[in-house]
Amino acid sequence: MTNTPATAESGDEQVWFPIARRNLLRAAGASAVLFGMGAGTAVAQSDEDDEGETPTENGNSGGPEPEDLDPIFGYASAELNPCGGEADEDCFEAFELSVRPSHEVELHIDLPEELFAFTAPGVLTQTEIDEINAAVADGVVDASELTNPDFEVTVTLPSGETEETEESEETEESEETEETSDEEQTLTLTILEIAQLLAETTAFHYEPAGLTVAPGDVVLYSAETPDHGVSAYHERHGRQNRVPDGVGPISSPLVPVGGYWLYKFETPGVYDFYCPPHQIFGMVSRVVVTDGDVPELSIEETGRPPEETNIFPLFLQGLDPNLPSSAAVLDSEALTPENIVDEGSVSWETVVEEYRGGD
Ligand SMILES: [Cu+2]
Repeated sequence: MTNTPATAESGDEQVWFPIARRNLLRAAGASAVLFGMGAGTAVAQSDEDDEGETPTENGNSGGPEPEDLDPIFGYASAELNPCGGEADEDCFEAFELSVRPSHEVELHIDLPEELFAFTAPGVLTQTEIDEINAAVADGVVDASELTNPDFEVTVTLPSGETEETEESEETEESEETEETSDEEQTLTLTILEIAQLLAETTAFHYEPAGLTVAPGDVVLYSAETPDHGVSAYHERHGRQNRVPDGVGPISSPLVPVGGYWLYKFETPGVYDFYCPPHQIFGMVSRVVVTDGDVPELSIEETGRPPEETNIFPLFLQGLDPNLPSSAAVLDSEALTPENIVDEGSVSWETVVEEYRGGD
């Protein structure tokens, strides 16, 4: 993972929407489970579960047991994720057979660090920002779209950022980074290079963004970068209901980097999820649970819909990588239940390419 600046606090206000009576009745069924435990704790099951535990097929011990996967809160762990980073596909085997995941969704931030240095106020003129944004909008940067693509822009890096550059000096002499007599670090990029970095920015996302699973499948959510969670659009989160009928307000905690969250999907249907800190940047995903047919997307107006604006340009002081809002992601052709079932999984890149090419 890359070293990524912390996100600004969202100005997202907490809005409570009245729960429709019908939904209240439905929610009552979940409340006994919901109020009796915290994230990652075991659901009280029948006594026999506690007896006669059998050794796992591969001899693993530790880690979650089947009853640890709560129907609302799944199972969260700050322990080392066997599938974190560049792990092999057989990493799933590190989990006991009865809770072994068969799919992985990674929680990502893709924001080049060099680009972030150019977002300080006053570094780029408004004209330069507008030109760069226009060149990046379709995702393909062409030098001819810029008046002065080779114009060089130099920024002074905050003193705290010198460490990494020094580290890389021995192996790879950076042409772009120079040390001044005051030991200040500067970084120079051309307008074209800044535009290219902006086009590479795919920001906050789940990978894949769309996933098909079978009822009973366990999905492993891997926190590759900090400050992410997985929450269902649900009336009890004050949101539109975007989970199958009878499914509760599924939610992970914030998953620490290197940790993971397991969730077992049981009820067939379409599930829409958002990352609480990053929904305003379009970080949402869809899981389709099916035995083979294509379930209908059902949306109930029980609360706030997905955000229709992506505020990422505010985060970048006006530079705009032209990324979809939460609403646009969930309305994309790439993430229709039909397409997700057809493809099995749909990458974030596919969603972004559709959006950038869709003007
Ligand atoms: Cu996130």
